[in-house]
Order: sequence, then C-alpha cells, then structure tokens
Amino acid sequence: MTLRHPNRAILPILVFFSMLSILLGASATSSQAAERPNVLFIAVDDLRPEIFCFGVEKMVTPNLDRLAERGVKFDRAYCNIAVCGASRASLMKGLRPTPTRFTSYLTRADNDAADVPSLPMVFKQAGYHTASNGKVYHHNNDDVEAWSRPSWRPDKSSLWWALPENRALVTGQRIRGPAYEAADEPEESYPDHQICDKTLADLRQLAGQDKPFFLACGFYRPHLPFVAPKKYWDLYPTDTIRLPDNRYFPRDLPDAFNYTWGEMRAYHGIPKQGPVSDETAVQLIRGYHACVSLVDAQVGRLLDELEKLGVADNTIIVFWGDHGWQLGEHGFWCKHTNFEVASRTPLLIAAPGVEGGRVCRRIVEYVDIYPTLCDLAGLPKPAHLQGMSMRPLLADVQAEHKEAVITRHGGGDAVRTDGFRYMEMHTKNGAGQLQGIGMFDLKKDPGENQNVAEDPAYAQVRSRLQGVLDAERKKWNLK
Ligand SMILES: [Ca+2]
Repeated sequence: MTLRHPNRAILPILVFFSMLSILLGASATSSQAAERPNVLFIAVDDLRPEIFCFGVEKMVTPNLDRLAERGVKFDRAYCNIAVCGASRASLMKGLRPTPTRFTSYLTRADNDAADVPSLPMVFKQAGYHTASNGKVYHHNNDDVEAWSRPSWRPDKSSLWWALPENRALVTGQRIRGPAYEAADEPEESYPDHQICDKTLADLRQLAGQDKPFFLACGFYRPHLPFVAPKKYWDLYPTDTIRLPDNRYFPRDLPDAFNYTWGEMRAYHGIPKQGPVSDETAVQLIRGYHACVSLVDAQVGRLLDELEKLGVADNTIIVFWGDHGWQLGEHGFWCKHTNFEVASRTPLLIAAPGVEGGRVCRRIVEYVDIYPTLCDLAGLPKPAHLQGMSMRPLLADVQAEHKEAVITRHGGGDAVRTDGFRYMEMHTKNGAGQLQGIGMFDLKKDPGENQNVAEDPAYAQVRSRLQGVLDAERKKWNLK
C-alpha cells in the first residue's frame, strides 16, 4: 500500500489503513516472529513449590505469582529423579533415569546420553541462538555443542558465604561453613544477582537480533548453604516459622526407605548423626524461605526486562526447580528420596497464545518438558523422547495426560498417580533384590505418614500400581 498517488476518493481509505497498520504494527511484528518464539528457560536449584501461588501463604514471592498469572501453573509436576545433575540431564535429554543412566549429582548429559540431541541442541539446530548462564547443567562444560557461546557462571568465590568468619570455617572438601547465613551485604555480591545481571545483558543483546533465542538461566539458591541478604531473612521472622507436624519416619514403612541426609551433615553446626535441634530447624526453614525470595526477586527483574524490551509476548517462559526438598518432613532434610516432598516441583509455563492465570492439576513429569517446548516452538520432536507433550494441557488444563509418573533415586522407584504413591526399594542402585515396598493413600494421607502396602484393604491397588511400574520399566527399558 502506498500514499504516493492517492486520488481524492480513496484517500480516507488509505489513511484508515495506514493508521490501522501503525496501530497493528507491534502485533504484526509479533505474529511474524510468533512463528519462532524465544525461550527463556529458568532453572532453580533445589526449589520445591514453596511459593505463595502454590498455596504456601507465608511465602513472599510476588514475581513468581506474577509469572503464574502470565501462564499455566502445573500444581502436580514431578521430577524424574531427585538429585541435581541427574534430574537436569534427564530433563535436557528427554530420557528417563535408570539404575545406570542419570544417577547422581555428578551426572554428565554428554556422557550418559551422548547419542541423542539435547533440548538446547534441537533449538540451536533450528537456527536459534542458545546460551546458558549460571547452573543449568551440573557441569558448566557439559553438552558444550548445544550452546552458541560458552556457558557462563559467576566467579566461584561468590557462590558460598559472604562473611569472612563463615568462609574461614571451610577447611576441606567435606568440611563446609554454616548451613545458613544472613549477612547485611549488598545483593550484587550474591551469585544469583550476578547471573540475573548477565542474563539481562544477554536479553538486551539477543532481543534485537534476527535470530530467536533460547536463553537458559540457572539460579543457585535455594540450594545449601542458605545464604541470602538479611533483608530476605527479615521477611520471615523466627516466631512465624512452624516446623512440620510429621517429623517422624512413616509408620510401618520398611527401614530400607530410611535416609540420613548426608549432604547437609557436611555443614558446620549440623550434627553428624541424629536430628537437628528445633532451633536449628527453624533457622534452616527461614534460610530456605529467604533464598526463595532472593530468587523470586531475580525472576522479577527478568520479567520486567522482557516487558521493557517488548519481547514478553513472543517469549516462552519455562520456570522449573530441579527437584523437591525435605524441610524436616519425616525427620529428613535435602532431597535424594522418592517421597512426595522430594519429587514434587514447581513448574510454570507461559507462552504466546496460552491463556494465563490457570492451574493444571494433571500429573506431569519432567521428561514431558522437552517435547512440550518442541511443540510450542513448532520444532519436530526427536524420536528418542520418552515424555509426552503438555501442549494439550496448555490449551485445556483438563485435557487427558497420563495416569502415572515415575520417579527414581538410588535403589528406589516410585509411581505417583492421582491418589497414590507406590514405592519399591532394591539393592544395586535399583537393579538388584527387592528390599521393601511402600504405599501411601494420598487422598487420606497427603503427608505420607502411614504405609498401607501391607494393608489387605489395599491389596488390589497395590497390585495394580506394581503392574504400572513393571509396565513402565519394560516400556522404557529402565532396569
Ligand atoms: Ca538440585
């Protein structure tokens, strides 16, 4: 359309269309680019759904709540293995963990599944600029071919304690400083603030390019130690913290499911065996909450920048924690189990064309993230994927998805359905002899405090869930 040679009769029409095109300019640009949406992929270390919008009302998480309003909150999302490196590698490769693949925090995706492309790799191959800041994989040099530029992390010295007296307590690899720290230090000195700064700079650079981007941003907290500026601790006064009611091992559960949370015992002030004092437990919970609010603030900065750059409406945002965390439930701390609190995770997905502010109660698992992102970006899904796309759920949160999700860790395998958790423990990292069975009726016992596996009233359910686990093992060759 041109205004170069208008005649009097068509001039008003041309003016109308010109104005319309100016008015629609922004959306026309976005709809062209919407064919290739950007991806902002936000990973958080050790974050369980301890977030206001997930029903934990004491939490101060206005930015995650804002993100939930933009997208769909998956209220029942589960990692496939509750340990950092393995969960991340499994998610990024779209493959389930087994007794020999994706087993520990030290897992390398490029060792354990070298022959299949990772999620960022399919985006890179499709012409995206892919970049990674902070803790995305466990190892900064994992899956190097998948990134358009070297992965970036803050200086190691910023990762731990701010106060010199706490740093001085570190005298060896397994002799760490305190499990928590509230220091009146500027937020800029904390690694997550620095990771956010780097990601903001990248966003400013990448938003102006012709290529769409897949930008991964991994925050370190609320992983131990719980170090956060004092201002975040002040959001959670000591006298407002309640310890969980179920600080005991589940009744009638075989001891094979017991767990000694060795990870936390390496920190100064934590006993080498036995429970922590109630006083320490309260401070640990405060520290965890403070770290969640610290991360929430960084997410807010990312959301603000997307808006400012005008790319928010054409960017898929995926927010995920790599597994759950035990905050004293069953007397446990840390992750490394198959209980609900260790395997349930926060998952938020906002995407162009997806109506925000909705809650999905269908059970989903982390191997489902890879195919979902392929679908949302219109990329073909590689044949090796073992998950199921959640795109139908983003369109209709009531759509059918799957009956059960499977999580595993060490010798343990678990099935989680709408109403039950069924767990087995085997020797040899899950490949050997059966050591015990556990089952919880989650409608009656959401805290998983009473094993019902040996209760005759549940014999039929137990047998059905055992069948589900066996079928999944066979289907995916998990043994
Ligand atoms: Ca982790």
